[in-house]
Amino acid sequence: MTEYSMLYPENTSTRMAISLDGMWKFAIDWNEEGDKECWRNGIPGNDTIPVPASFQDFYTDKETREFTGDVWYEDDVVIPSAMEGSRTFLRFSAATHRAVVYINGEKAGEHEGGFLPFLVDISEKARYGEHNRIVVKVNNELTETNIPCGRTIRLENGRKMSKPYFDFYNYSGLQRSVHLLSIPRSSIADIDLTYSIDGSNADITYSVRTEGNGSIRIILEDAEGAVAAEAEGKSGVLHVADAHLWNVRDAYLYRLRILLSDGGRLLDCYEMEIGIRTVEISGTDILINGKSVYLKGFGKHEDSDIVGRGFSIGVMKRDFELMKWIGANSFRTSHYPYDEEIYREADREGFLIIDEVPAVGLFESLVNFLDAGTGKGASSFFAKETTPALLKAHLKAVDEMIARDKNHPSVIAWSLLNEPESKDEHSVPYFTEVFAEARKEDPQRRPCTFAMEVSSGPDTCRCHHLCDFIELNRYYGWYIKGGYEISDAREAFRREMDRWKEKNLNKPFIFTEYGADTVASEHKLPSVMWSQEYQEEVLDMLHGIFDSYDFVKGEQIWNFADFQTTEGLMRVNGNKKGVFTRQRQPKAAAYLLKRRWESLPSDYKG
Ligand code: CKU
Repeated sequence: MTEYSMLYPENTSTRMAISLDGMWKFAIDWNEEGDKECWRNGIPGNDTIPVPASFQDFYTDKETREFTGDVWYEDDVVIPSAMEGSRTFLRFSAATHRAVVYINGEKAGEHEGGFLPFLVDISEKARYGEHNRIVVKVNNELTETNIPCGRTIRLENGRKMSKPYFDFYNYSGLQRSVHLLSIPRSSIADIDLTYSIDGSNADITYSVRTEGNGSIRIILEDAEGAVAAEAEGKSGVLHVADAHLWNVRDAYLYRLRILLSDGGRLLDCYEMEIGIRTVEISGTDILINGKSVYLKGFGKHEDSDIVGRGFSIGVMKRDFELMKWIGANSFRTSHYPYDEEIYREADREGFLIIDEVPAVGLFESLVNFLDAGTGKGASSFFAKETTPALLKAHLKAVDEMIARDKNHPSVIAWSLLNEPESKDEHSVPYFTEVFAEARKEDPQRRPCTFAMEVSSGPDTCRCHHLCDFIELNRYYGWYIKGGYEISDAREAFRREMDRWKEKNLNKPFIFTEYGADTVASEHKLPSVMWSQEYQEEVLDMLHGIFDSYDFVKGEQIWNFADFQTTEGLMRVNGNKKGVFTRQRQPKAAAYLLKRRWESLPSDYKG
């Protein structure tokens, strides 16, 4: 369980959530002197930068873009007098990869892990009705004891450099919103919800965690604001007659109002939108509300021009419009939990999310994603001195992700690792603990899984027994036998799938990655690798295989859009496997996918 409330920052009759987004002061700690020189009291210079955003792509010099180490942010905040007496927090929706927070020169809190929210209690240190100086030291170094994994090296000129074990740029900074929160002393801290559907009725079993005294009343309102059910007590059941279910691409949201009172006095009120739906695996089917669903969609990234991994509400809107246009119904938050707004939008639009913890790069290699893709690479990643610390960070991220996302109807599964080393015996105890943690923390007991690269095959992976469904990342026709060898790629892929079939796991299989790099400017007849024509050929070949195995219950192509990576021989200013360009315009393959996904029924092979 997390040490603080992960509830989304809402304004209610008893709570205030004030956005601190905007221009903050910004300074890079080039000489590693910020701590010594007491920058916590105020940072030097007069540069300013937008929050939320990655800091890297604003500047015109490479030293800044590639900077590895501490970057400092500062904001001047008048904390309203009206907040005095309540508990006051700073809420960071994320700080990548770790942060220390100071208020008026005093340390107020810190957090490790770059993709999940944290609260810093400033109740005692805040000056109410006055100006307060908030300083945040953000560090973006990669290690093997935190996720995502990587290394930090030192160049001969003394500069540090990030060496990610993963294939996306190490964007960092305050990439998501910051809020000033005021929460009553006695408050609602958390709520667990589980659903059961019986004919046209539904039961919502709830359990509220509170801080301080008071009794709970809970009211469920339908989309028109009419009361659909009510209950009293910290735990209980809401009986919903004629329940309107939340469905795939057909969302329906109820509003839940939770009231904490003492006698007749209202102490706290929290509101949230919820969807009534069940998720279950039965044999080789993924069932939503008891009906089989075939997943169509993408592995994505939070990545766009100028703001990098910084949350952009405009890019989010465009992405959802494109996903609707192409006939998708789902996506995986590869390779880290995304901004909370994206889950709220998926709730509203009826998209299914496979929610992924930032456990990527658990496979030691300098070109990790490439060695993983071709089945090479070192083993025994989980038998190192660093393993216990890594596991601790991993379990914490699992806890925080589930605490944050457990009440989104859109979230249907937890992806607990991406392409880890899984054929070595040491991976088994490690994976077992991670899966046990997720199953313990999620009241809805959603299916758990991990994304397997090609060396985690039917005869080599020691951990697939832990998965409720299997996620396969496969690059037949690209890393394996690309170009004119594509016919052999098809045969190799078929052989692998036949082996999985023989194993008779009786579980759904989802392709969570497949695709081909394609430079949007390149057309060639007949095709060559990297041309738009070749991307379509690879997809046709792979789709033919997906269609011929009944236990394949979904396809999420890699990637939704072209995205930034570390520079190198394998990447042409980023990974070009996008179906859309980084500017969110379609490549030819987008039309192929649109035709296919619009023609596949939602319960395909169900
Ligand atoms: C992707 C074995 C494949 C791993 N997969 C991870 C993902 O992050 C990469 O971008 C491969 C690729 O395009 O190489």
